[in-house]
Amino acid sequence: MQPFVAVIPAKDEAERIAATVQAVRSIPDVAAVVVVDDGSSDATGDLARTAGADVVRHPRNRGKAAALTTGAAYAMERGHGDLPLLFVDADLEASAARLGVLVPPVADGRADLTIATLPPQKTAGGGRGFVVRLARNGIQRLTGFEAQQPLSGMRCLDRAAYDAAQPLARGWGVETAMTIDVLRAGLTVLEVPCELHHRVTGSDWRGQVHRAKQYRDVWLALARRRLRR
Ligand SMILES: Nc1nc2c(ncn2[C@@H]2O[C@H](COP(=O)(O)OP(=O)(O)O)[C@@H](O)[C@H]2O)c(=O)[nH]1
Ligand SMILES: [Mg+2]
Repeated sequence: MQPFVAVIPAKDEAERIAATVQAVRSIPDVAAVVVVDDGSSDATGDLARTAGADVVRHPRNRGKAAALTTGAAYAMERGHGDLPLLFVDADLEASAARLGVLVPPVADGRADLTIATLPPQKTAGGGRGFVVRLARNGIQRLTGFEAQQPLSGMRCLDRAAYDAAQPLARGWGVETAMTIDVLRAGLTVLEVPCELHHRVTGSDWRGQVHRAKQYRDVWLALARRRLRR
């Protein structure tokens, strides 16, 4: 018995959210599945609820970090404050059922934060290498930790790690900043391989805009942490 609470931030994920919620609900001992619908303009919220999730909605889009904070606060209000939190991207569909491997190291006290590393994806990405390298080198310089997949959003964390990561960095800097803040608090981070499949960001202009925003947010998160050495 290693109960945990899953938090799924989601923006316009109507095509995938139901499958992701069902997969996470199939993991043994999940105490609650919370979807934070971050101002979606599609049916993400209704589909998540129908699939069996608790849904909290932001009327306006506030970004991934704010959605994670809302989900964690909801878990605490529901009396789950002592359970590990499992952060899950909304686009994993059936593969999200494999995320259970992130929980035992945290529940057993072997790690405060576990991070899923993904196998090569079926479709090749459109060049996320830049952002990955920026994040990896930044984490390495500030903490000495060699992150293989610094941007992975699938993470399980105990209360100490969650508290150490407050306030979460804005936007797409959240993962990079969390890893640094947890390590700097003297806590333990562990990457765990997991057979996950997500939507790969393409090389069309939308994909490039996504990457540019990611780069900006990771850069800002690193810059702030360099000052707080
Ligand atoms: N809360 C929130 N979540 C978002 C937003 N944009 C994307 N997401 C979620 O963040 C996760 C990762 O987004 P994704 O587009 O897959 O990024 P990638 O995996 O880095 O290419 C998914 O669960 C998305 O639904 C947003 O504006 N707000
Ligand atoms: Mg994704």
